[in-house]
Amino acid sequence: MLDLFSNSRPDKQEIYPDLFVLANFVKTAPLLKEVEQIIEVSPFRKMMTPNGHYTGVALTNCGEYGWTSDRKEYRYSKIDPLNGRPWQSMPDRFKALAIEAALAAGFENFEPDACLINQYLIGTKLGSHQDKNEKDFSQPIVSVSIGLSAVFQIFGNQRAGKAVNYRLQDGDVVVWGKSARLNYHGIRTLTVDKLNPTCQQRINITFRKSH
Ligand code: MD3
Ligand code: FE
Repeated sequence: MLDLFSNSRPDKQEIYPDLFVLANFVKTAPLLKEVEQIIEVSPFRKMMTPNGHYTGVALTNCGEYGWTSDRKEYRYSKIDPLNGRPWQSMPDRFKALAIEAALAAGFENFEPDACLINQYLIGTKLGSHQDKNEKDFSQPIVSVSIGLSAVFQIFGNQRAGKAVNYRLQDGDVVVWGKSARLNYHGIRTLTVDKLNPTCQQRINITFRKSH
């Protein structure tokens, strides 16, 4: 359990009300190994969305429920629409990490039942949106960044306008809830890291309680 954490006392920053960054909170190599197992069964794929376009980011899931979309709607599903099978179960170290991070940010009793895994390649971005397909907004969302860094943007309760920008690095964990839970947010277009040009992708894992 302890080997999961890269810092004995990670620094916690509240970069926006009720939105906490735990910088360099976790060692990501073991997490990446788990992701590699998951994508053998449920590979990364872009999904059609109700606006008629595919997601720019490729995604998969693990856990009881997975976030999916099609031409009709966004929803959580127990079945991977690509292979017709249940999602891979959430690895124990994923669940432990999510609960530990939520606690570190002051959220008790987090019970994630869904784990969305996003893959960003250079040139992709995630437009401003709210996460509102979950049934219970009293629970936080926990996100873990792996690989290439990216700038995330928080707009508050409007889709656009003035944003707080923050560069998320490998091993950073973000926890948000309460007043920040429905804030608009996005990820700016990923670019090559000139100091680490062989790093070509960012993976982001988000833990939610969907039901
Ligand atoms: C909450 N993912 O999958 S997570 C998503 O890095 C998603 O892949 C992003 O948004 C990713 O739905 C961001 C971290 C994050 C960033 C900004 C936020 C969570 C936020 C701003 C407000 C509330
Ligand atoms: Fe989101």
